[in-house]
Amino acid sequence: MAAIRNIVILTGAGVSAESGLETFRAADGLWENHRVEDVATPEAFARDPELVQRFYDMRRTAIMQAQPNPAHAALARLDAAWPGALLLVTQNIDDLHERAGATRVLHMHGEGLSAWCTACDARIGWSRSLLDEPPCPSCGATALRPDIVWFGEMPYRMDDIFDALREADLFVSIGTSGAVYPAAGFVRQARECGARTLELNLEASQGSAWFHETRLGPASALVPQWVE
Ligand code: BJW
Repeated sequence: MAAIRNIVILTGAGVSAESGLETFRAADGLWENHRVEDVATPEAFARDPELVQRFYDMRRTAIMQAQPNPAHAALARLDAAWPGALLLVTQNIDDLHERAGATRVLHMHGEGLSAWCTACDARIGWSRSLLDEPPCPSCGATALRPDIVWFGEMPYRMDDIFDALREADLFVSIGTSGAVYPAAGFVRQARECGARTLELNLEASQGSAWFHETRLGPASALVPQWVE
């Protein structure tokens, strides 16, 4: 990686699959048993908040039971050792990158262990259920919702992500199907700005043609190989 200084890494559900967290679009994945329109849109939350809260209660429990795997650990080592700019953009709502020790992490689709108060806009670390409509510790209103970016909502910190993509010498996508925008478009943006692009995935993603190189296999093997 001699000429590389600035790295952007995008991770998806595949990086946490070997930690026991379900992916979305696999044959036995989350969207097989839950309709997206019922649990992952603001309209669903307005219509049936209890169903949505139960879905995220289940996800929160799974996150807390999961442990980082060798892919998370390798990315954390890279983050600690890399002297240049590095941004680890994750679509995942789990905290396994952080628990492995990574610090330069951006959760573009929100965090499972966080609640968002729609009254005062506070974000609060949260590991319990939100079903019983607890008051916001910051303002007292009962307006907490999962701190998750649902379909039709704007992913977080897009300006920071686009700035990093513009400056990237290397863009690496790990364990994401390339089915969801705007994340699916990052490879194209990075490449058009001059970055080398690498995909590490179990199977080729929908955007595979945009990558200079694709390596296929489980993240727990491919990511340590790439980092070391
Ligand atoms: C392994 C492995 C192993 C397995 N090792 N690999 C342009 C065109 C068309 C539509 C749109 C567009 N722009 C926007 C849209 C609309 C929409 C969208 O993209 N729709 C598509 C379905 C087409 N996008 C949005 O609404 C986004 N917002 C937005 O665009 O805002 C602008 C805007 C605002 C207002 C109006 C209009 C525009 C928001 C998207 C929010 C996504 N939310 C979810 C759920 C919430 C989080 C949660 O509950 O966890 O985020 S959906 C779900 O998909 C989740 C994920 O983060 C996301 C991506 O999934 P991911 O991670 O790729 O998982 P999978 O399952 O798809 O893939 C797993 C991969 O891992 C596979 O490739 C496996 O092979 C691999 N794998 N095991 C390595 N061991």
